[in-house]
Amino acid sequence: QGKVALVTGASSGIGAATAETLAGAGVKVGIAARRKGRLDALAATIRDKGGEALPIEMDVTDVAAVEAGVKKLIDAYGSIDILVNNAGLMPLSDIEKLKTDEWARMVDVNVKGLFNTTAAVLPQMMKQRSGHIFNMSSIAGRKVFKGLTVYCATKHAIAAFSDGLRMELGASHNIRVTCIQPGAVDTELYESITDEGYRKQMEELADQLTFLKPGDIADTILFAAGAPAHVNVAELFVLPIDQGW
Ligand code: NJP
Repeated sequence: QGKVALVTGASSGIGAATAETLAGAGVKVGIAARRKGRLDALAATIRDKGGEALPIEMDVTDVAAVEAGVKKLIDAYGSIDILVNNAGLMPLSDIEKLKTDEWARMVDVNVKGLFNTTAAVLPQMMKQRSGHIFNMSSIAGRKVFKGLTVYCATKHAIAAFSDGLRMELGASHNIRVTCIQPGAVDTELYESITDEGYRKQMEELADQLTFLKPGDIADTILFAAGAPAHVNVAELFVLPIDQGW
């Protein structure tokens, strides 16, 4: 209640659901992504329900845009208590196809984008001597799956970064870090797959598994954010009941 959050990748899926859930709990949310129309629509939905939301058009790969977006949020609401580093994409392919442009894009958005946003928010959190950073990794962040090699590499990087942040920021700056490792969630993420074989494979997976809803992950984030101040929920694996791991 009364806190301020920045949620990246808030124009769809897990990010949009997280923004709505946090706003429903009284958190003022900065909703960031590139698709402004989607953000404006989400902000209107949140405001209709009595919440507060600020759309922030921002590409996480653009350092200047990220810094401007963070400043806009602080100017509007005065602080940033929660950062949900959620923007990401997952174009799957076999390594032998050498889709290096897609590898680079995943590194740029999933890893460097997350670093950019964290770096832009940390001065404010360190000044406040409090904050909670959520990093959206994946079950692919603790295990490697065929066809997901580069995606797994980016999500392992996020898990490692989270572990390091926790060590460096917990005791000295009173900042909590929670790494979220979802299983399959029903979102637009699968639309970023350009490889026909993997696209079909993911469609078949959708017939076999009871995919989570984005709101399931949002509820998990709300749970960890609501823990008492001395409790750091370090890592959460959230899977569909029928997804073995
Ligand atoms: O996917 P989707 P999810 N700059 O496609 C944004 C992880 N995850 O909700 O910019 C800024 O609906 C994009 O916004 P826009 C996954 O790896 C998922 O599933 O307007 N934002 C959109 O809002 C990812 O890290 C599953 O296009 C950028 C958002 O990212 C996170 O969950 C399983 C951007 C993607 O939303 C959310 O993905 C798992 C940029 N350059 C982990 N590029 C799953 N769905 O099964 C993209 O383990 N975005």
